[in-house]
Amino acid sequence: MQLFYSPASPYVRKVVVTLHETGQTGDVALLNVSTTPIKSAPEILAHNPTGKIPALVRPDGPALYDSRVICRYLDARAGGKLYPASRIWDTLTLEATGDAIMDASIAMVYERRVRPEEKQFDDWIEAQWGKASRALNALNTRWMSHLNGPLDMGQISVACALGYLDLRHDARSWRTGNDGLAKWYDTFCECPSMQASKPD
Ligand SMILES: N[C@@H](CCC(=O)N[C@@H](CS)C(=O)NCC(=O)O)C(=O)O
Repeated sequence: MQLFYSPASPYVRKVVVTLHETGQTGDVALLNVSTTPIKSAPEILAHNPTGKIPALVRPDGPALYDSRVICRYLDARAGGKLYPASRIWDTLTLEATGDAIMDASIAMVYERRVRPEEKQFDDWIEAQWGKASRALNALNTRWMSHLNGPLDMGQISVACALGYLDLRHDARSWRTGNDGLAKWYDTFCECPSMQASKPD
C-alpha cells in the first residue's frame, strides 16, 4: 500500500502512529507530497478528490481517506484493538476532539500562510484558537481517566494534536492551565510510535 504523506501533518501522524502500534509499517510505502488548500498536489487528486492528505492507496479497492477512515481500516486489518467495542462512542468522541484541535490549529496556519496578508482576519484566527482552547480544557477536566486508560485511537489523536500545537503554536502555551493533560502528554510522547513519527 502507499500513503500520501507529509511529516508535519498531524492527521498523517495519526496514521503513522497507528501503523507502528498495529505492526504494519512494513506494509505501507510513504510518498512525501506537498499540498495546500489552494494548490492540490495532482498525484493526490487522482486518488482523493479533496486533494488532502493522508490518503491510502490499496491494491484491493479504491483509495481511503480521511485519517479517521484510514486508521479504522488499518486497525481492523490488524485485528481491531484501537477501536474497542466496549467504549467505542467515547473513543470516537475523543478522536473527534483531537481532530477538532487539529482542524482549528491548521486553519490558523493556513490563514497566515495561504491567504494574502490584506485578507487575513484576526478575529477568525482568535475564534479558531477559542475552539482549540475549549477542547483542551474539556480534555483536561473531563477526559483524563480515559486518557490514562488502555491505548485506543482517542489517545493517539489527542497526542498528535498536542504535538502539532508544540510544532506550530508554541507561543499559545497550551500547557498553561492544563497541567494534567500536559503531564499525560509528556509521558505518552515517550512511546516508540510517537518518537518514530516526530516531525522534524
Ligand atoms: N479531515 C481530514 C483533514 C486532512 C487535512 O486537512 N490535511 C491537510 C494537511 S495537514 C491537507 O491535506 N491540506 C490541504 C488542503 O486543505 O487542501 C483528515 O482527517 O484526514
